[in-house]
Amino acid sequence: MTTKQLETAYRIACERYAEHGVNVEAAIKKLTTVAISIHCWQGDDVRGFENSGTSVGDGLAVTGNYPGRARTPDELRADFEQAIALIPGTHRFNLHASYAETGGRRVDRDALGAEHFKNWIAWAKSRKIGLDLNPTYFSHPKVVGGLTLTSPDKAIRRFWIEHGIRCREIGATIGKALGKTCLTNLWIPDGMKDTPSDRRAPRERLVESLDAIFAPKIDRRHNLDSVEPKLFGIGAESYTAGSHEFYLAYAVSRGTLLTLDAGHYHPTECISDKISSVLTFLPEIALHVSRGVRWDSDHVVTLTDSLQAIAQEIVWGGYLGRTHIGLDYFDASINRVAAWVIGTRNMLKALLLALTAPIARLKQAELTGDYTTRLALMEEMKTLPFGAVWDHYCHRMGVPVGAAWLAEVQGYEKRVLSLRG
Ligand code: RNT
Ligand code: ZN
Repeated sequence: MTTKQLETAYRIACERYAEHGVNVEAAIKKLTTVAISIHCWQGDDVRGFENSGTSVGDGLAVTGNYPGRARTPDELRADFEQAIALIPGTHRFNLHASYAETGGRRVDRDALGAEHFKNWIAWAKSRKIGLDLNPTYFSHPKVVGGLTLTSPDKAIRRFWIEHGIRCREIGATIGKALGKTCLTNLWIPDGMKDTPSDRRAPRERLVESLDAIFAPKIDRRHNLDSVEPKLFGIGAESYTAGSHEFYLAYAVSRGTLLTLDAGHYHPTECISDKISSVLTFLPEIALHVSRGVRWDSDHVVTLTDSLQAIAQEIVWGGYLGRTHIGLDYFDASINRVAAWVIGTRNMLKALLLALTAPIARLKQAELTGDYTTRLALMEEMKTLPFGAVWDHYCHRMGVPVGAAWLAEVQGYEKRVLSLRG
């Protein structure tokens, strides 16, 4: 497609949207301000750089063995740079503590410091991107019987409390250095495979552990804390200490953020409906946008109805400024750079779709009880010339239009990924 064709298609599209009272230029302007926190762990199958030799476990599972996984921090950074060259806008990189660079020395997780993230910070600064962080409560010998912060063993709890504190401090150093607040998100796998005889004590221990982690005062301009609930995990099918109710109450009572992960609920339960409920009581939330297929399988995010519902809730509710949108999936059966590009572009498409909806008219119809008009317009929305708007957006943001990004990824695979053996 030529630039002229792109522009003509865009102009006609804008006219169609204007008929619905939608200002496409204003929508696009809004979209350029959104930074998606793109998860580092799609690039290397959640392995990190501690060289434990093990693949994840502790409630997480990655399947597939597509060649070209990033094996070093430099490879991961290079792969991510290739991905963001194909994604419109300026985004963030979401690290896990297990991606620390310890220069070949074994540094345990209770001894990590900002010095182990100095390469990440320097790189992010040079690329003008923000960083986020997650303490890593899995793939470690001190996850004993699937337990960390809820362990009945005080020494185990102490180890993991220290890890949490270290990560918050690292987060603050990152946020300060980059001038962009770091979100430190805590998820633990703790639970029971079979019916527990005591659901209470682990949760009481978890509150105590969390309170110890969050006790040190940290400047909220540098680091924000969030907690991530879950319904169940592999090997924790019967009980998860950090359930939704648990962390929702925790976040509200302690003033942390809450992370809603799209894969962490019953298969027919959507996080879209939770956003306005939770944001009525919390100033800010974080999202792990994911795609569960039958279970929390963490498939690459596609442009599904539930993704669109999430974006609509954020945009239509006026919550863009209060929602930290992050991605969380890991598919090792396809090109990992492509997985980043596909999922992030879909997240952005969903946001742009929501931003170009005739929301003023929809809300007006609803207010006056005219549900016929509401339904009619919601259906008309679906066939507006969105493709022309998205293509034009990619073009003006200097990234490939349409499927042209795929050839770039294929070239990178040939030149770089396929040589990794
Ligand atoms: C696990 C949680 C958690 C992880 C990442 C790797 O179910 O979703 O967010 O996926 O931290
Ligand atoms: Zn998650």
